[in-house]
Amino acid sequence: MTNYYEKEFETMPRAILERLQLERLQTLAGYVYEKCDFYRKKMDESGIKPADIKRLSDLKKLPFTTKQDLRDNYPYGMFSASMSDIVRVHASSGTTGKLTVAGYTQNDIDIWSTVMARSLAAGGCSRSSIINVAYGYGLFTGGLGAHYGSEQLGALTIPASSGNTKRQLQMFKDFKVTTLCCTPSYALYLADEMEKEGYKISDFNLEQGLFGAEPWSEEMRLQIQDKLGLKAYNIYGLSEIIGPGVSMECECQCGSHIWEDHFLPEIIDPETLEPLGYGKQGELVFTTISKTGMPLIRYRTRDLCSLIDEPCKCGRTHVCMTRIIGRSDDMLIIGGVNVFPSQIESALFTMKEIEPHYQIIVDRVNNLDKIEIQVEIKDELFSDEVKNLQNLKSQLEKNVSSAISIGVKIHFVSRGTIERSQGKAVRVIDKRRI
Ligand code: DLL
Repeated sequence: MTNYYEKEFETMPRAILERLQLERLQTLAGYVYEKCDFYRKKMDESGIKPADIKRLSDLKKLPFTTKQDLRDNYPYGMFSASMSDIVRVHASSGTTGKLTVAGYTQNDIDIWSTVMARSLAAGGCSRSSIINVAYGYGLFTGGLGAHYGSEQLGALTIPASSGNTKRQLQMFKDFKVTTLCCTPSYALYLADEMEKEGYKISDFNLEQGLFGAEPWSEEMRLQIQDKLGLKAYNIYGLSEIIGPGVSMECECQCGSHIWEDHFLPEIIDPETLEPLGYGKQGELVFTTISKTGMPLIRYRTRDLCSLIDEPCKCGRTHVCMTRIIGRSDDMLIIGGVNVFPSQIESALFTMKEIEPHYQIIVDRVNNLDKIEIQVEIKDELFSDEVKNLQNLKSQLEKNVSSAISIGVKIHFVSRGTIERSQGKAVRVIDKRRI
């Protein structure tokens, strides 16, 4: 039997759902026009007034919002609510040193908890689940998003956060954990450690896992299920829209339901920006129709996928999206952390010894993402004392690691080692087979 959290909303007939979406979109257009200078200016520039939104298809008259807009209005310029009503911020990496900030009112935290509770229920969780949240807690939305959703569902919530793998495994056993929430790569790492530590699947009570925050494949799903003895579900989301719980697979696992009464999806051609129909692959765009803190209109996620035009057997009427098959920008996700090559470049070039040639090599070793940067340095430095070279390397590793919030290894190479390109320089070599 299908396990719903809010059956009335999740199975709402399309016509009623679309009426609700239109009402919310109209309210949103008026709200941001009144409250947010950025949107008022943008709407004035495109000659559109809130009253012009008469039907859902009028959405395409509204302007797009990009990550660059969030950066230009850093940190609080995109908020529509007054600062005294904002109760939380989260943030993820931006293309430069600046963070991409998201602000939440209590209304938004409640919506987020609800869509996460729906997501957990869609994955078969209930009040009697024991949920180990091994997404990172902090500015990243994974930990707190899953945490609040799990509590809202009424499940027993373990705020394990990521890392300390041995202790996590001990808790799986002793606390009788039924549900694991973490990145798919950390799930595989946990599985390997489990074997090393001599645990067997039968030592645990694991039933399901909600994995996301980075791209993964059906092959990874099978491996995780096999090694951990649970059913693995795909959960998707992004901080700008709310965090995890924008969409979630149900037991049918033929795509992830987008919680459409809160997030209005579109697929566009990333070049022409024209909306594309169901089944066509393109860039996913969201309008948040119920948030009040930092609602976004037609936010370009840069994630590539398509929408599935088939009703799901689970009875939910909310549209499904396919897995994310790539991005229309150069953002990398390394161990669940969003990294832009431009952040690495800026950190490298703060040091004068560095030549403007480098290559970022990403690999997955023992299911953990590793990043090595090959950097050309001036030839004379190689004849320098080894100690000086070592110091330079450590300093650079520190600079880059702190710019992108993950550890990196720097490898110095002599001038001319990195292949020069006739066209675009190949800055990133991603060896991960996902
Ligand atoms: O990763 C939110 C999240 C946390 C989702 C936990 C799921 C579970 P950000 O750090 O803002 O937020 O990164 C968002 O991560 O635009 C996608 O490119 C990627 N992403 C998230 N979930 C998936 C997924 C969180 N299931 C960016 N499959 C998004 C593929 C994913 N990519």
